Amino acid sequence: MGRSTETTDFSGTVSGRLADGILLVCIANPPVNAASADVRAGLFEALARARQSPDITAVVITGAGRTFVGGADIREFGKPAVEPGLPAVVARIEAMDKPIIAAINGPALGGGCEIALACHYRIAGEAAKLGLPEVKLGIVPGAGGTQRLPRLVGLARAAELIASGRLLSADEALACGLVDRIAGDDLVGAAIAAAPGLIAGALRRTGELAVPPQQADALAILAAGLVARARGQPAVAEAVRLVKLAAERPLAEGLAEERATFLRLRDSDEAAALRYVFFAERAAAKISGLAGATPRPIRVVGIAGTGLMGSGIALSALAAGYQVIATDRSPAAAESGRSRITALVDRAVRAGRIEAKGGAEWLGRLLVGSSLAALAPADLVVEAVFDDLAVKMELFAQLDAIVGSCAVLATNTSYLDPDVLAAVTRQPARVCGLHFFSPAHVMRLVEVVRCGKTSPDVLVTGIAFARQLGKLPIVSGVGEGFIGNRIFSAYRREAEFLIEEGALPQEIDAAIEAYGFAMGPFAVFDLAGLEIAWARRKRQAAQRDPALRYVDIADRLCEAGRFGQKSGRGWYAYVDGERRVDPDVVAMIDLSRAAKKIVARHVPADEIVARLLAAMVQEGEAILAEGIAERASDIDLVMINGYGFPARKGGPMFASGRREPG
Ligand code: 3H9
Repeated sequence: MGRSTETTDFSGTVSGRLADGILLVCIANPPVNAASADVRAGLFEALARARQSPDITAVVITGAGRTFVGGADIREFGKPAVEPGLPAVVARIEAMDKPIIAAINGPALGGGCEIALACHYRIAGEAAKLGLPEVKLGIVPGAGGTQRLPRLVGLARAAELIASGRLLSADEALACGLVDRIAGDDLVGAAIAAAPGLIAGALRRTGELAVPPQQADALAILAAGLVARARGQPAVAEAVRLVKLAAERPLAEGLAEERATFLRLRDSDEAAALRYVFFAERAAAKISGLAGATPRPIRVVGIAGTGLMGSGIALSALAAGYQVIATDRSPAAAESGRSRITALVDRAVRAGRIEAKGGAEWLGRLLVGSSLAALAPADLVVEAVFDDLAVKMELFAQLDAIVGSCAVLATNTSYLDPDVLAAVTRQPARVCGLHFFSPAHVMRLVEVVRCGKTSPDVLVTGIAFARQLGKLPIVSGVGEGFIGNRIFSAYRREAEFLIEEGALPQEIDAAIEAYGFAMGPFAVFDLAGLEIAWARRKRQAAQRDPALRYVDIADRLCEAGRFGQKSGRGWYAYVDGERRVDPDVVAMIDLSRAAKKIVARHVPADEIVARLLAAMVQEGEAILAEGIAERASDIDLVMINGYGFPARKGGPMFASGRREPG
């Protein structure tokens, strides 16, 4: 390489261009410039060249495309290590005797952030995002992040950022000292322009900085809170421990401890499961039969029904910037819907999730009324009225006549057949399901239901809309309960079999909570209310195959007025909001067993978990065989994001030994 501006390839993914003594190193490893073996080798080469060549006075590192570096290459985890490792590359950057400047053009995540941390100066473009999201993959940063970040931003902030995996915008990164400057349009130009000043002065090596002092007791309180919130995720506790170590030990010792912890966690079952979940989410976006389909534009979202579900969906749509028109069947119902939505916005303001003026702006985009005709301008209508087929059929026929010919009609039904709703419209191709989970503004899952006649562009519109709301859309075919509720029914059935055989609700809940669910099945049934499932069972009673095993204990509970938490009694008793084991329930269970001449036996916790998992997997296999779900990992995502299955177990299908994405 001479003085000219010719380009040198240091590896297949790292190139350099020398101009006026400054080597511009560009990482181009699509799609996200992950720091794969070839990138690391290329950076090593570039650094060696910079050190040896007297023509080079400074180095600028940047990423091609929209990303700086999206992190270590996650696909390499679990495979034999290839030298040089990222810690060696990072150490060489920091030790360089010529200034190295990070020109952060987009996300600098995980190992990408660690590369930036080791540079002597960091300039961020407007699109930069910085963070160490490793805990989401069940690991800690492994290339110095836990030791260098506290030296720049302090222990408390570093602990919070690493424990949460939260990403910072360029402005936030500047405010806390993670970057030194924000550049305007010409990021690389600004980085090159900064070089002469750095060449003239002493290099600021992050690893040589003292960790800003922090009150020990304040840090201890913060650390305890972060670990408690992580509910037993080992990576979070380890990350907090390592950050604290940065203030207690010399850099080299801290780095060695970080590396050992990273390697141990990387090879854990939990990290393998979380990597699978990461790739499962990417795989879920690849849906067959949609090639070439583009989403229809959506500006105005209509919502029919402003109950709990409709209000939550309205809030999500307002948060995503849509114009929202919500309707209910009477002025009084619409008024209480408006109050519910307003209360949700107020709560978001009070919790600091949005500013007060943001809340006012959201409400400024909301219209609530009792006339269905008001939905005429909607580009997409989500129907969220009571789950009654006749009511919904009438509503769909009316909506079909009211909205424009390009508008999409979506139903939020949980159990009804959306094909029947599509059939009452003149354009069944524009009907799909958008099945939200309660509370709809919180839960990330949306099952996007591909009905028999849904056109590809309508399905893509539903998916794009859900994504715009910040949700995780999973496509499901039509079938009783779609993916999630169908598996949940199998889970419920098996849990009731276990009761009949000898387990008690509290034993089943304890076993499943120890496995990692936030709540066991019986606590969930009580929270959701027992009456809807009861009504469904009564409807289906005539068609039920008498040869099939049926547990009637839930029916007995409902007949006794025990509808769950809101009625104060269900599978448990609720005293001042506290869940208690109820001897009356135990007696009812005993009676039911006695009527069937079942002698109760002790069911151990591991059998409880194994039986419930097997029931989910068996139903999952049937769902796959029927083509309701496209892939097993979609089922896992539904159960993790809609039903509290622990992500660190990877979902029922993964836990049963299936291995797909990744
Ligand atoms: C780490 O860095 C450890 C270090 O501390 C220590 C090392 C010693 N590797 O999300 P997208 C693929 S741990 C491999 O749809 P976007 C992804 O699978 C890592 N592949 O794009 C998909 O592939 P496909 C810490 C990766 O624009 C494609 O890229 N870093 C990686 O919506 C597009 O992905 C993270 O945890 C990767 N690191 O978002 C960041 N990342 O097309 C993880 C992505 O075949 N990544 N792929 O399905 C992200 O958060 C987002 O991908 C990002 C881009 C924001 C970068």
